[in-house]
Amino acid sequence: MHVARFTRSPGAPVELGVVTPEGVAPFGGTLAALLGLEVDEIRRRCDAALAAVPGDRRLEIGSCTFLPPVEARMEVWAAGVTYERSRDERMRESAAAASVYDEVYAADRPEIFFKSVPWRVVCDGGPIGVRSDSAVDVPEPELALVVGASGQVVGYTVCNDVSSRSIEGENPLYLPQAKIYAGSCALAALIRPAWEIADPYALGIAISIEREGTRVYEAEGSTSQLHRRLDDLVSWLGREIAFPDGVVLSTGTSLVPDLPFSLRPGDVVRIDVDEVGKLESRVVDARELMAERDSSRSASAPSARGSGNRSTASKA
Ligand code: DO4
Ligand code: MG
Repeated sequence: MHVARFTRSPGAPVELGVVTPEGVAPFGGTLAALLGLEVDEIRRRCDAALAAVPGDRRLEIGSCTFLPPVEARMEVWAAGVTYERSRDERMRESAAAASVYDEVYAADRPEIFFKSVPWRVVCDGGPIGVRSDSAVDVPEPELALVVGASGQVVGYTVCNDVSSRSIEGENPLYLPQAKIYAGSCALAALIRPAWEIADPYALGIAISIEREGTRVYEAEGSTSQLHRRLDDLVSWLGREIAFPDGVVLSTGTSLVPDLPFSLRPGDVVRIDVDEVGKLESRVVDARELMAERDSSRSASAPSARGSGNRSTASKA
């Protein structure tokens, strides 16, 4: 099963539901309120929703528009340099400051950075951006943790921590500009509950990038290569800062295309995390997303094209 935010039609109220292959069983409340509960209670509510709406009465998956798994006061944060491959590639791209990556890889305190507010997050099928002032832009396929207000990992989703390698490589202090811009944070809409994942350190992660019908990059990794413990990352994130509506913490990437590979507008990026889910995104010029946001702001409701953060294609 998965848990997801969704609407039954454009403009309809946002609901929360349990998604199974038979369809969606809606249940009341919001994701933020759900993440205020302990995991055992969340599990009880999911089971109750499934019992209350038998398979043949569930909403058809194709009739629902799924939304990013973040809302209200939630935030998206991300850990970096949590895999050896990431450390090595950062050192390569950042010749002048290579040692900071080596040091942070070995340090007790992990690198954790702010990634996105909810409204900027795009989900399945939505556009991700490449910056016009960056020569090398890459997707970063990552396992993301959905963490409750109490600090418990409630579930898992898929994150694409889209990044500019050239800006990050120029100077580590440019990290926020390398990491936060229009279309730089994509999350799969569906959350796989924590109690359904037997071993989060044994999940395969795969990525492919298609350009004009040709596969130009593909790679596979596994969370078994993670250099940190997930609960340790969560505990560092939660030091001296509270997340009363929950938080998404992406856990870093092990899949980095060799330099000078860069995403281009028109590319299609597909990420698959075993047992957790899939995330497909199309690449656009980030400035296009800004223009769409500007035009949707002047309209009374965001246009279907301009909203860019909805998915009807997700499957449980
Ligand atoms: O310091 C750079 C960030 C690295 C990152 O995002 C990752 O390893 O996933
Ligand atoms: Mg990353």
